[in-house]
Amino acid sequence: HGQQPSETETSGTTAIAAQDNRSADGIRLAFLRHMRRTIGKPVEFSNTLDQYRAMAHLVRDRVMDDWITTVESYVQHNVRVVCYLSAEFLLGPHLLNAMLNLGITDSAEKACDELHYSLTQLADEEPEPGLGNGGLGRLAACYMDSMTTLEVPAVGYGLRYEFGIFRQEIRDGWQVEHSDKWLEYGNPWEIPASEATQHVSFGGHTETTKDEKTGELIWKWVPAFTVKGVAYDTPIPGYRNKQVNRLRLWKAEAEDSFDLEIFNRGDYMGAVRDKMESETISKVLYPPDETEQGKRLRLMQQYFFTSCSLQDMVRLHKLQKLPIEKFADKWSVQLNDTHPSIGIAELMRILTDEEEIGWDEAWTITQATFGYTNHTLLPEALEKWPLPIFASLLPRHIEIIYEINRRFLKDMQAKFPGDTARWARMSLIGEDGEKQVRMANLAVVGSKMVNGVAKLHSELLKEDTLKDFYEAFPNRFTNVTNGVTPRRWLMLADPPLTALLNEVLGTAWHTDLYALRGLEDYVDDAGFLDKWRKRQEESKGRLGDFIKRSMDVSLNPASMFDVQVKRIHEYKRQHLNALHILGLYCRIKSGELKDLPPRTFLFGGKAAPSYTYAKLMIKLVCTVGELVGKDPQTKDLLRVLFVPDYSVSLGQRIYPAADLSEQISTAGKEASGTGCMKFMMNGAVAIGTLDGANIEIREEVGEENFFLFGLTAPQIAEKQKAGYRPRDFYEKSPLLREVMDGLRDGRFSNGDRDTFAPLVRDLLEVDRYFVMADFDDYARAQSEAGKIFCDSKKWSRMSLLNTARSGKFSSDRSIREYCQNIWKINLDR
Ligand code: 73E
Repeated sequence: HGQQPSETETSGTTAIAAQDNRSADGIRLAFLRHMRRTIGKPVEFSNTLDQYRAMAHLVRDRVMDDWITTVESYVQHNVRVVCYLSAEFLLGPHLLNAMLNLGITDSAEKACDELHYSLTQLADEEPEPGLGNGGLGRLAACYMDSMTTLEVPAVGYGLRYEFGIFRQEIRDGWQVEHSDKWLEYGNPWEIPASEATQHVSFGGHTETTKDEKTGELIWKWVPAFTVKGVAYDTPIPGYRNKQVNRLRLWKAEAEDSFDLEIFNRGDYMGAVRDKMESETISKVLYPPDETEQGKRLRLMQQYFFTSCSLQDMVRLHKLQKLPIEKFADKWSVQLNDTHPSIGIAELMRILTDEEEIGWDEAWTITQATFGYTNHTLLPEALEKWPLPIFASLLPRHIEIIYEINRRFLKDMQAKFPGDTARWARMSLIGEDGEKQVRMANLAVVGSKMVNGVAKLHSELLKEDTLKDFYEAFPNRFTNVTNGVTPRRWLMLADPPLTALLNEVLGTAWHTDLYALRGLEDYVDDAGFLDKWRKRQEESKGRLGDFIKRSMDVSLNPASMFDVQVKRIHEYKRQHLNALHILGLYCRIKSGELKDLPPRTFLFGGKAAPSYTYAKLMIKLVCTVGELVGKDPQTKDLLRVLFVPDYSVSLGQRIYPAADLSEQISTAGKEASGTGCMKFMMNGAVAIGTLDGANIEIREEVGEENFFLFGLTAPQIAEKQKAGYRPRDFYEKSPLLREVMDGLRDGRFSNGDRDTFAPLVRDLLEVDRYFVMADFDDYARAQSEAGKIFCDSKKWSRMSLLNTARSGKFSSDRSIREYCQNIWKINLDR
């Protein structure tokens, strides 16, 4: 603190030398300086956006000071570096997070008070960098926070999308997408790194020549065009440790701003066309779509950022005068799903074609460099590239992949003689129908370690999806259960809860979340439980205020807040939740349910723009909301709200206010889930299936503090094999019948029988995700949760134990495991 040179400042009439640039005075003066010099306005003419920007710049200055010292110490100690390659980094707003990690929030608040601003209002001006779709991208952001906090030298590498995830509007119950112009007013959190610019080639053909001396074949790629990669760095500050790591995102630009020769011939449009085509590579974030269209561009994105990143590592490696043969000793590259797995072929190309290392040594280095994290078992999400697209874009890489495959299959033929079916399954090239490059197979073959993201998921990978590979390389497989950063998801999201925890536990839990166990001492303390309940009600009040302001809807803070926020997907089963609410509606209408405690059902999440079914699920939720909200018999008991445009910042408002956390995916389908962990830390009790991280949450919190329902993964597999008939469940359950009949007959939708017909038909005839099979048991678990909620002491006890036992789900724990089992980095240096 305060070692940085002091700033001499003029604020209107007073000139004060700030002794400590982290004090309220220092911050106020720096704010006024940035208002003049960076924003260029007299402070009295500034608007809230200007004020946010001035504040962001002064906070960034303070992060930069720590950055310089961190970089210097990395270079000095020649540390091993983790490179986290990810197509998505869903960071969320920076300002308050950076202040929290630097420890200057109180000073900043004081400075704002003196200037008559509200820090939270000003922070609300920050456009959220939505460079991710959901869990996978958010996980990358949590891991950056934890790596820096644990002082792991790390670089995050990804794409600087000009347009992030679309903004969602709900119009008449339907999702409408709008483009996300997050860079419109500039981004104070990034710094272009001109020295790091790279060039990435595409297309063309390959040629071979003979080396005159050795007679060996030399491969040469003659590309059709190249694209420039410009690096933008975002500093990632650790929690109160003066460490700052780098997130390096690549922007695609044309090699020359336009072709002068064409321009001189008078063809201006032709001259800028190349520029526009190159720049589309980093234009927009891909939503996970099933459509074929756009595949080529997505592959270009993947190769573009992966190649830039590996070239950057080689550049830095040489800058430090390290021998290229030692590449794997210096760099540990983690592949966040298969999106960057083309990196395996790219590193082979760099090592063999450019560095002229022999194949065997290059392969040893490559395998020792990469680790692969798998995030999904859904077959439609396993990346496969049609061979013609792949070969035309990356003609050299397809040759390299063929060679990797030839050698690999030779090994497998020796290991599993005669087992031709197995060889075909394991091949890097799929031959069923159109030929394809199988990226998961490439990722497993080219990595030293492969991990799933929760215990069950890692087991299913070994038993099913990657079974052949597990049998070939059993030691390569491991598990690292996901985690989330308690700094953003507890401390930033819920300051009153943080204050309460600090009061009784001290602050050790900030970086050792297992210390929350100390809360268990209060589990029978009636006074404390009462405090706990009041705090929870206040959280609900704050969310209520926000919803009143933004949606003009009033919520009842005494009602149970029952929340499902996540991407909209059939396997996550938001429709199961909606059907259950319709069940409650029917039972209230018939007079069967009388003393139901009031409930507020909150939904949030985006559907992929081309995913028609998911969009229909949103419409269903909104239709149910309208139905129960208008009916005088139900409107005080049930309230259903779809909160539009779910995001990181909206999540920060929602998690602290939840009583019940909906984790109701079909068992075996959610690889991990991470929202469940954010709810748990904030004291929500889960209702869920034995799926993903739910299993470990229930293990930690105890079965009596988790509302379990539904078929297990083995039961689902069995039903699938035996031939699942959803209609049997419909026929057996009177409540389910009433709900499905009502939906079909238009009873819930003002007589409209058409809108939900496809959904009803699908659920009764196909129901890939076992909604019908799990309906009754879900309703049973829900009613149990409702009963216990009425006993507020019992509920508070469960809630408190959820927070107390959430220690395992800190991303600090996950990163420790990556360091130990995958990256081989010693944290007790
Ligand atoms: O279960 C989540 C998991 O918690 C999983 O569905 C998600 O990753 C989270 C973090 O491990 C995930 N996202 C994707 N695949 N799995 C994905 C696939 C394609 C494009 C974008 C994201």
